[in-house]
Amino acid sequence: MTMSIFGRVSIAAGLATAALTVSAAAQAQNLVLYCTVQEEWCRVMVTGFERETGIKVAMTRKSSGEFYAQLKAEASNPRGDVWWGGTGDPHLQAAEEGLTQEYESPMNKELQDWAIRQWNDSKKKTIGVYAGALGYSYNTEFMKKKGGAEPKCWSDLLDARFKDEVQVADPNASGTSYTMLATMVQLMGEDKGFDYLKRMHKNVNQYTKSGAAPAKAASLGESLIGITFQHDAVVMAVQGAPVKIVSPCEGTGYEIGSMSLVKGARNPESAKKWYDWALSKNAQSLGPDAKVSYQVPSNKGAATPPGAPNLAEIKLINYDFAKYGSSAERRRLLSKWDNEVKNLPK
Ligand code: S7P
Repeated sequence: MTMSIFGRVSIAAGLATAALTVSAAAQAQNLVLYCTVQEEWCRVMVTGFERETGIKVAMTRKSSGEFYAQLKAEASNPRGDVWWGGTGDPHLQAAEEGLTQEYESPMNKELQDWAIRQWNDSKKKTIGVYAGALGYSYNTEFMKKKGGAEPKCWSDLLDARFKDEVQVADPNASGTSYTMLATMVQLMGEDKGFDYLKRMHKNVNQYTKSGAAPAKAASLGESLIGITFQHDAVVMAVQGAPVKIVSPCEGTGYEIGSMSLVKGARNPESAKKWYDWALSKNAQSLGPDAKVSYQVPSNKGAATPPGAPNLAEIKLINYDFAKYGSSAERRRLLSKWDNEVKNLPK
């Protein structure tokens, strides 16, 4: 089913972001940022925030599932202040488990409905910062050498000629890969979805930790095919890599990349400043301007970067974030994948 929520053309919000002034107090402040987008984008954001507020940021980059596990492990003694980026499902799980705290930003009025829906679903504990569709990319030069029809569908990835040619992340660590797991279950039904993942396992050369790594591997020809969010493959294509990006013919899942404030944070005021700033048009234009992000931004005034996959034209499933971001369901599916897929012989 094609979702209508991305069918709207982004319009300028018409609301200017209040200028953030650098006060002496702010200069003394710090922020511990847990960042789950690609490292380059994390760095661009940190530089922009420090410049605008004078607040010093200590940033660590990890995958979505890894930061979820870290927040859980640190719950009695939180080290991070704000968790920015990464797929929405683990943010929803963290919200349900009381690891993050509610907040209503004055910036909410500038956001797309899908970003606010995430906030409502989580009882104000997580909010959408960008959106992007799942898919895969392949190295066109190596595909030509291999011969045969070019893949267009999820089902094509089961072809025996792609044995050891498909790369995807481990869904325990990676939000991207959990999105794929939940997508197959929603697209095909649970039994057929797991059957698909078991058959695809035969063609997987490596389950990486990072969700975007397979796009890089495909761009370098280290893997013929890489399953990632389509926008991560756009980064490679823009850099001149010989890759083709596929929106699978059966339809595909998508993410609402999210942000949450850590419960019991040591620097709550700095964390709120980051939160408000990260929802602004200016902050959401930094990644696209630096050509390190091609997601759809959640601020209505921020332009979707040229080259970004057009979500209104992609056959998206009606991804059930409330169900697949729930603690019980995410835990159950990951454990089932560990038991039934990960260690299967090839
Ligand atoms: O920045 C690109 C991106 O794909 O990274 C996030 C992703 O969840 C982080 O990687 P993991 O899959 O390793 O968790 C996405 O939210 C984002 O679009």
